[in-house]
Amino acid sequence: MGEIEIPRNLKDENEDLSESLISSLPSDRDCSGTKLFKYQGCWYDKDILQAILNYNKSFQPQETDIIVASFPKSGTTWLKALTFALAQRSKHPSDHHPLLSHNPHELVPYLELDLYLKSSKPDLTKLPSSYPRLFSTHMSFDALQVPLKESPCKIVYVCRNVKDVLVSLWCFENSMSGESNVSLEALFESFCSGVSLCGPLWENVLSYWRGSLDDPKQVLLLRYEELKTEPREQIKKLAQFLDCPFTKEEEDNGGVDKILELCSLRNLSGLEINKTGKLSEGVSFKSFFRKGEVGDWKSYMTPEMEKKIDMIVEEKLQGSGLKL
Ligand code: PAP
Repeated sequence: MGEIEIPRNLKDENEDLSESLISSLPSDRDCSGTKLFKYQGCWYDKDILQAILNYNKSFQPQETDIIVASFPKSGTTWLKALTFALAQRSKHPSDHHPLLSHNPHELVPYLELDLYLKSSKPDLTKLPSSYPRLFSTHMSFDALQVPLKESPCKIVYVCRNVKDVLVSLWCFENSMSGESNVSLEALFESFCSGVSLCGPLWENVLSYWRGSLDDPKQVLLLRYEELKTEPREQIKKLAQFLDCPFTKEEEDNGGVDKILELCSLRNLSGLEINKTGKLSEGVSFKSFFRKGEVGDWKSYMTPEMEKKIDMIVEEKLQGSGLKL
């Protein structure tokens, strides 16, 4: 059956506005040929951009909202698990914890890759975490903050060494794409040029870095490497930031370590749900768990690649006070 054509004048006016905005933005193609558009400092494909515009237009923040933000492959899954476990810890007994039967991505939905991608006005009363509401995003802080206005909601961002991000992304894409693999070299060039989904990575990170300097009560920047080397300190810092610090009693009873163990790569990747489950788009939960090592890039990148990307990152971050 052919599609029914909707008369122009009955189409949503917003759709036309978005169409004309999108077509006025700079565009380019990434290494797999996908057309990307630059909006508020970063690149997105058309559907994600439309979702960001939907979010910008209709999201209504609540004071207690928590948003987990990151550039892809920087530790999102881990931070989603930690944030959910921390913010909801009074509600869930450890033997029936939702993280034992759900992947962290199911519990903390993406604003632009999930909620506002599926609907221009999603029903936010049916979230997995009713209070506080937990969301996630890969969009830049500049795009994220459009509807937040004066809201005191909390944003926690995780960043990671750019070379480890690149290798993690390449392994993830290869695990999904079967025969049509993108070469590491092609992904590397795309990354270095900055034209990659939600990139340039440095613009994505810098936007949150500036946000954290402007308002450290609203934006907290964590590092994957520090979460690995000093997890107890980092999770306590996160709990403090989210206004749910550990009590002395919780600390004495091993509450910090229980959350770290629940959210550990070893524990999460060994759960049945994460071994066999999938996102509705078909992506296997197991593809979000790999080695989780710091410095794994050394097994994949040449010294020339290392030198080139280090120089680019150094130049892009120059004067910002941020080191990656
Ligand atoms: P996403 O942006 O697509 O959600 P994200 O979770 O940010 O992906 O990145 C996946 C990386 O985090 C993987 O790193 P690797 O490829 O270098 O191994 C994955 O192994 C790591 N990871 C996932 N969960 C955890 C965890 N609980 N603890 C530590 N690292 C984790």
